[in-house]
Amino acid sequence: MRRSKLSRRGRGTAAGVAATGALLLVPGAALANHPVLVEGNCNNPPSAQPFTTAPAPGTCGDYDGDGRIGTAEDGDGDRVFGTLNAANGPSGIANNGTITVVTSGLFPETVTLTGNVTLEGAPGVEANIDAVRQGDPDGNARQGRPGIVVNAPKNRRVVIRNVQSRNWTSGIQIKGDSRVSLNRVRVEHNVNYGVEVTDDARVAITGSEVEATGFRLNPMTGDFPAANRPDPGKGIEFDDRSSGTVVSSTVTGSFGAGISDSSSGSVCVAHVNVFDNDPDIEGRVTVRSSCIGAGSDRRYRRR
Ligand SMILES: [Ca+2]
Ligand SMILES: [Ca+2]
Ligand SMILES: [Ca+2]
Repeated sequence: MRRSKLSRRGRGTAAGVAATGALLLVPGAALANHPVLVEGNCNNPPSAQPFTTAPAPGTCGDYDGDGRIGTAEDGDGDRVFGTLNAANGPSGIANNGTITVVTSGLFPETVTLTGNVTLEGAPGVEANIDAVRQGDPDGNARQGRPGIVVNAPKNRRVVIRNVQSRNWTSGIQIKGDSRVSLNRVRVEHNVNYGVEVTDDARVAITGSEVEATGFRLNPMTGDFPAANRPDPGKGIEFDDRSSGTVVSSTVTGSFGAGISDSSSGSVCVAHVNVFDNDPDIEGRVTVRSSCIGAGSDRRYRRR
């Protein structure tokens, strides 16, 4: 008798599991909010088709070991990608999910994030989003564009963690109603802005380095600031109605201001190393021992 009850209970449980499984397999559900992996590309092109040529064994970032990187890896049907744009595109996360770069390498591409996206380098991985690559003629045009662009509605959240952005007009450009956390990013040698925050965006910058903004030498695109003046060559700028915090971060060696606030929103700075900029702090920036409540509390606004 007891055995029979257990047996019925067991059948019920199995049915419940089956029903749960069926719910998880609703068509379309598999496309939403999932992670993908991205392989690092070669620092120099192995041929005239640098994105499509298989790397030599043991070189570049062929994480899944199939001999494909770049756009060849984008199109082979698995959940590993070779470019950030494909990883974030319709066959990848479609601006809803996590993009994790799993092997070090170069990403010479502007990536635009518009949804609930986490873009990150795995621990120990150098994900270098860089306008310049040796021998790549498209690099001249790329140097006139921003590297990472975030333009998301205010009911979405973007996280960028452990990536490098360099050699662009703006290393990271954040606009619209975007809500963004920059964590352990390294933004170096961009011409006009390291991190550029505009419109109504809200940005928390933590544990990050914004270095050498406005200083770059490229025989093809110019010598900044010696022969060409950056416009304006600021490390971090908050403009328009944007607001944000900069905590436990370093901003050094900017041609213009290190941290600049010309916005009507609040900008709080705590525990920072801001050095050798011109000037280090500009505008309405408030320096505190912590930035708790800085995004919502008017007491943090400069009087
Ligand atoms: Ca591969
Ligand atoms: Ca693939
Ligand atoms: Ca593959």
